Amino acid sequence: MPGARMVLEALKKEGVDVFFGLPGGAVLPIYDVLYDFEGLRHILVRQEAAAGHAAEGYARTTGKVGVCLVTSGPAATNLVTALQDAYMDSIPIVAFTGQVPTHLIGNDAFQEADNVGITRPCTKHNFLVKDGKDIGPIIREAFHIAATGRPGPVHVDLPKDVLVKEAEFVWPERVVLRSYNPTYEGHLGQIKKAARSLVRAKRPVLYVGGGVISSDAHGELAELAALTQIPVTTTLMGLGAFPSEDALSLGMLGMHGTYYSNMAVHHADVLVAIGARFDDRVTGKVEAFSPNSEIIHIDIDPSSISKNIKVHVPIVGDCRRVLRALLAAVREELASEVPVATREGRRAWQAQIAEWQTKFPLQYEWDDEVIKPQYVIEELSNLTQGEAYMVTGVGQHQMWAAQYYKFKHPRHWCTSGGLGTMGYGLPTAMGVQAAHPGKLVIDVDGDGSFAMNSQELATCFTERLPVKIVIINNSGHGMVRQWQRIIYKERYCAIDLPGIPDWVKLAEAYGCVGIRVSKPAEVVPAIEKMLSTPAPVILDVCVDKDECVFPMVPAGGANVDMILAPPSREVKEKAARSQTGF
Ligand SMILES: Cc1ncc(C[n+]2csc(CCOP(=O)(O)OP(=O)(O)O)c2C)c(N)n1
Repeated sequence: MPGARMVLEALKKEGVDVFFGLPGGAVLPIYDVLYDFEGLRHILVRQEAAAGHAAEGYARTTGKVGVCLVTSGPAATNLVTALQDAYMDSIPIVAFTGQVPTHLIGNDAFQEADNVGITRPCTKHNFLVKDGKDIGPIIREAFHIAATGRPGPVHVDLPKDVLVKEAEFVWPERVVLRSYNPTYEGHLGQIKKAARSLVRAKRPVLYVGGGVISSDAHGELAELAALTQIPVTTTLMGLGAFPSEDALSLGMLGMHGTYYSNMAVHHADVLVAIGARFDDRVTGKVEAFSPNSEIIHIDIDPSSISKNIKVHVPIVGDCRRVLRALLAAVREELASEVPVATREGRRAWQAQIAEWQTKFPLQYEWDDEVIKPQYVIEELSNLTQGEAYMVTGVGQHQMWAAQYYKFKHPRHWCTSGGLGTMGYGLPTAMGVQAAHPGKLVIDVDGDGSFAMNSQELATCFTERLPVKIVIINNSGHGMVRQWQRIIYKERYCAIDLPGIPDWVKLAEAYGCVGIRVSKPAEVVPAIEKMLSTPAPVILDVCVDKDECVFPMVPAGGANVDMILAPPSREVKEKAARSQTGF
């Protein structure tokens, strides 16, 4: 079989139904086979990074491996941002690139780049295929490595001659890699130790990251929280792992986390990190992070343990399996007598958290004339009842979406957490829509971020991917403006994007629907119209450009040193009514 056919047969064997790509010389043999190949949908993107991000969206929301295919040289280098993005957020994708024929590698041939050299630091693993008989086994290994252990991107480089030549198609039934054996079961002794601490803690907090979502451990998490009545805070990547409206939910922690989650983590006596990696946006100043707690860390990646923060009870394993074992251990502990002091301590802790929640909720000042971005997200959340697949760009809008959308389900939230990639929104939303035809996919984007990949509107239109794009349009790079305002003393530089292009006209130019609103009263009808339109839509929402994301922990600061939003009228009135005042 020619190598090119083996690639597509291998994808089918791996259960791939859709993949994202853009052809060019080195991969033309594959596209030639694709011409009449059945059972695989190919989505033609307009720039290669978009193929990578679309594969990320597909993977994150299905739990399956996302796939993309691009040609050699500039196509491969275009893909690098998406690979690094997937690497930092632990998203399983397999990315294929074309390569010049093997005898030309290293000759500075046309469209040659050292693909495996370039992708080595931004992939979990990579392969250069040198012989057709290796294609099957390599693809099998690539999918296995991407999806197991801590998930991540794997890159396969395919020289053109290997794609053209015929060889035997080898398909191993099982993958055995001697040097790669992720640990799934946690150490029972450590799990019992964690259970003892958890049950006896007076001020415990569960700190939950994206690992809970990738290991499908949300059910076990809900059970643990309900059984122990311990409050739950999530990272940006962990949103959706625990329902936002659950009474135990503290929302997001960290730089733009809620006041009460940061306070709770700071004052905790036992902190259980589950599938989270103590990212600097979460910890703030490390010496001041949760200074008096015993830290239990559950993670599948041993290299994450004590990397940024020293932990006291490390448990390496799959979050779901460890949580199951932890639940059993906690039940055993609960069967024994729990000290009265613990129960009383817990009541005081719950009261303290409730007080923080009333004192400093997420808040913003309403304005009858200007649209507040937070209001747009609140209404999106209401009108979709938290059921939409939500994707974002990077910036203020991303943080408002994280703070104000009421997440109900796991695998419904895609955002660039680790890398913070502007331009991630639209292509990722496209991948989500391709994976879930007929479902509602919303890309909440910034005008700056959206501009970085707006060419993908063409893909949305031609491939019938009716993504809804809500541009939180503040005529500029809002997050940069916020930093220049707060940290650089209002010396505004290189942040203005003054209404160009006209997003409604741009939508129309691509065959999509454009709607613009600039008054608060127009927001709900416009969202309703967007939701009932079967085509891709851009809803251009002109918002207050002076609005800032609060709370905010300035970079390098301690999480308790948050800059808070000025109290809203509602909160002031509540405070005046309360007997103690605050
Ligand atoms: C590719 C890339 N370039 C630059 C940045 C730095 N950066 C972070 S947020 C931001 C501004 C984002 O503006 P916009 O998308 O309009 O969102 P807003 O903050 O206004 O909501 C910039 C330039 C980045 N994160 N990614």
